[in-house]
Amino acid sequence: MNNWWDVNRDGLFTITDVGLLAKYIGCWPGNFVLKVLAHTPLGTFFEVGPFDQYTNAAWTISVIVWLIVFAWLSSLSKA
Ligand SMILES: [Ca+2]
Repeated sequence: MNNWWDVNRDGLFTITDVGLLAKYIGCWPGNFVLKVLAHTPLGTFFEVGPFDQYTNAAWTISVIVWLIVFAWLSSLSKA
């Protein structure tokens, strides 16, 4: 039986799974945006396909989104 945290499905939870989870969570915003854009006119213009996951574009979008999220969270703690 596999659990969701056993990302590489080897039956064990190891440091590899931690790294893969960090990669999945870190790049989730970019992957999501690219997947949504994939079959739109804007996505066609930028030549985005549904399998463009974990690309430089996905990481760039993710970093921007995470910076905005952390800035927003930081502003909440100052209020
Ligand atoms: Ca594993």
